[in-house]
Amino acid sequence: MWSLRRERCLFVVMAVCLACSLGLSFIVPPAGVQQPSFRAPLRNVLVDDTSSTLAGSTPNLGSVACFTCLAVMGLAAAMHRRKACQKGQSLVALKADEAYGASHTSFYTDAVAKDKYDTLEEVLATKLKDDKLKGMVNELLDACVKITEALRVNLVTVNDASNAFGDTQLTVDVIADDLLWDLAKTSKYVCEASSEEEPEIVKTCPDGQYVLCWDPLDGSSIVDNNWAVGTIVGVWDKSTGLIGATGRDQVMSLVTLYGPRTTVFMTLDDGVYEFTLGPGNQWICSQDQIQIKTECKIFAPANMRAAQDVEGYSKLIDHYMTNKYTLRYSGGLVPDVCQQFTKKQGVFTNPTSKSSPAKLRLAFEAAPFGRLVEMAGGKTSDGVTGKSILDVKIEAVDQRTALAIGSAAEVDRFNSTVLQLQAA
Ligand code: AFP
Repeated sequence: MWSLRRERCLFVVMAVCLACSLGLSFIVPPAGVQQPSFRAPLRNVLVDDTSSTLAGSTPNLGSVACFTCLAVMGLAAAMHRRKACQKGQSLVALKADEAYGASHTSFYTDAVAKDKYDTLEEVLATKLKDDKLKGMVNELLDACVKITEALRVNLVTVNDASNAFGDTQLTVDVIADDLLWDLAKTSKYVCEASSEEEPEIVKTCPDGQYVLCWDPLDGSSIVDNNWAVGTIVGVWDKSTGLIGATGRDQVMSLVTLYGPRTTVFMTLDDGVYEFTLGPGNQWICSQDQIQIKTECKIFAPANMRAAQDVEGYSKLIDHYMTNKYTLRYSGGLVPDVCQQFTKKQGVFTNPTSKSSPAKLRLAFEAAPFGRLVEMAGGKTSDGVTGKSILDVKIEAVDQRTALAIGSAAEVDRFNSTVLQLQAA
């Protein structure tokens, strides 16, 4: 493997060759040169000395040998450097490696720019056969565009009232929630709706097909930091409704991530897709058929408080650290799980204990993410029995749950270490 040390060695050898070459040509002057001067060898080695050639003299053997060595070394150095650049190792990265004595522990994108990206309409036309669902998705994405714009221009301040769960409500939470309620109450597709901010199911259009369940702005405690936050939506059919159904009954789910860019991850007929909000508020398909690898080296450990009571969680975190996993955790469920769709790996763990009870909601957060991650080839655990979060019955709108979600082998490790269950 190419390293700066090796490159430095080559340059040292080249410098020695150059010095030898100069020395030799100074000590043993070329035939026909009577009086060596300090300038003559330089001329012989470094410039095309036409005057000595014309006079019939030849450069001395030492100079020729050293000059050839120099040329070969220079060529080798250039080839090595080119190879390193082709492997994506910038000099800065090489320097960082040497400075910290570390191998790369950050995971950079390998996405290459395409000449053309499909639009949302083009993808939905072929990847979502149900026209009603297509209409539903378009309406939801329009609401997410409005939330993006609201987040750009509104300060994060405390709203007068707290929500139904007693959480402090922020102005941006209320704006996002109102925008989704505007959608739900006017859409011909929605028959019932429920927001994380209000723990009840509200009947809307009687002829509507879908039950919507959303967390308007997950990450209230980090949005003032200007960190990434998101909207989470689960869509159930009216035939199952919400109460008594499971996450597996969802007909689709989507999660919108408001970061430097706005991106949305959604389940279509044949897998998970990412769309990015571009100029003129047009969505383009930035990733299709996303797959999460079985193994991973990225961990996002939520509710670490529980490690004080649950020995297995303490052991699991120790496993991540002793095996040099990379910590990527912000405290926002949306960025902390969505990284699995861009890095194609990762595990998010949120076990619970008596003194650190569950915070996540099944219908508003865990089930919509469960559908996305499992459709992308990942795995989930309900954090109690070890079974898929998608098989947990929704008994109440505000039902809370533990959760492990992400790369399959790591969810198995969570089940065996924290829950002491054997992998199925
Ligand atoms: P907030 O909306 O109060 O910020 O809570 C966010 C959240 O429910 C979820 O987004 C995170 O995964 C979880 O809390 C993290 O909580 P801890 O890091 O405190 O365990």
